Amino acid sequence: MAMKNALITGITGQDGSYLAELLLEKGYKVYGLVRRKSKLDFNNAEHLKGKVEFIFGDMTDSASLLRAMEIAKPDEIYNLAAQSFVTTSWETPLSTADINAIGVTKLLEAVRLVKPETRVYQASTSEMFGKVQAVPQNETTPFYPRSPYGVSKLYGHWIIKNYRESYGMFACSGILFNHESERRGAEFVTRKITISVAKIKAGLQECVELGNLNASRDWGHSADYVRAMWLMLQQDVADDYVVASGETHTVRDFVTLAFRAAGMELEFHGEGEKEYATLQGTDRVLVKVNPKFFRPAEVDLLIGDASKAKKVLGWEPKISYADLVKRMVESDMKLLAEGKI
Ligand code: NDP
Ligand code: GDR
Repeated sequence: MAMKNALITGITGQDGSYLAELLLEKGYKVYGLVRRKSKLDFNNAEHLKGKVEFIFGDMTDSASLLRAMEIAKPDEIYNLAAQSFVTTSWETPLSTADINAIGVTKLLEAVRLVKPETRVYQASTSEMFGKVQAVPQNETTPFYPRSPYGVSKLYGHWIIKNYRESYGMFACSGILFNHESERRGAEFVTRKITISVAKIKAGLQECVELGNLNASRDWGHSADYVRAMWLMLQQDVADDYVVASGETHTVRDFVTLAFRAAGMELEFHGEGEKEYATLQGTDRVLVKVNPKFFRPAEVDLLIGDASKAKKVLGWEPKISYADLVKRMVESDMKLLAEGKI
């Protein structure tokens, strides 16, 4: 069989790097869209230099997307590029929409003009469920986004569906629930916690300040979730799928497990803005709530029902929540010891 070409936008991000590894393993020729920054930094894709062909471009720049299509002539596109941090979406709501919403239409138009048979994967999100209308959430649960990020992604989701129905394009959305990894950005709560645990254990930090400890998320590992993206584009028919672990845990639970993985047991005291945790049997404070990290609107509870992905795609996650926490803590302790944090 002829080698397939794939174009990944967002290749320097967490998911982009795992997906590139998966596609290379499967024998794809992989192209990755990267944007120019003041420092030439490939972030999570540094190790892919020489294996992937990088194309400079930007989701807000139609010309660069057309150029990327012309160069890569992809059989499959994975649109992972986004301003993906929910908190920042209140600070930069317009550029978030430019990249995450209008950028998807720009990409779809470039596909239509250059190679309409290209199969397109869109990175939709459980943030579209926001103020949840049902528990657990599946493909038929009504959306109610709670941030400029969630709203921008909802546009991307619907424009994909519309191009599929209007032009018969093979365009799919994966409604992915939170997935983390050793490569997660440091501002997301899981990685913020695991880096802090490593530093506290090494005596380099006193405690970690967090926002809403009651928020519940359905957390999986990125390496499992990129497999679902690929599976969606191998089907006979384009469709949308929820990808989730089916378990939900609070931020409080994640921080407890993370400290435990480093041999430290927490004891919680107080509640709301006054909540904090000490090292068991001591008065040493290791976790503090700081309202600075509360959001203008919160998504309280996410738990996904991935039965459709399991049935149609045969997808199953391999890495459990407990393993995820352990892997992230161990990786950050190692990175810290090597001077890489
Ligand atoms: P990351 O934030 O790690 O990666 C985002 C990527 O998008 C980076 O490569 C970034 O490049 C790139 N990017 C940002 N803006 C632009 C732009 N204007 N033009 C081109 N590229 C740009 O996200 P994840 O890997 O975690 O997530 C991948 C996708 O999946 C995102 O769309 C995210 O919204 C979505 N998603 C993520 C979930 C998760 O839990 N991780 C869950 C559901 C959906 P640079 O390195 O230059 O910043
Ligand atoms: P989320 O991820 O907003 O779910 O979006 P994040 O890890 O930022 O927040 C998860 C929950 O933790 C609470 N929280 C904190 N969050 C951060 N970042 N920092 C803190 O100190 C803190 N304390 C508590 C938050 O309030 C929230 O409830 C991620 C992104 O990857 C999106 O791109 C993706 O679409 C969704 O997951 C699914």
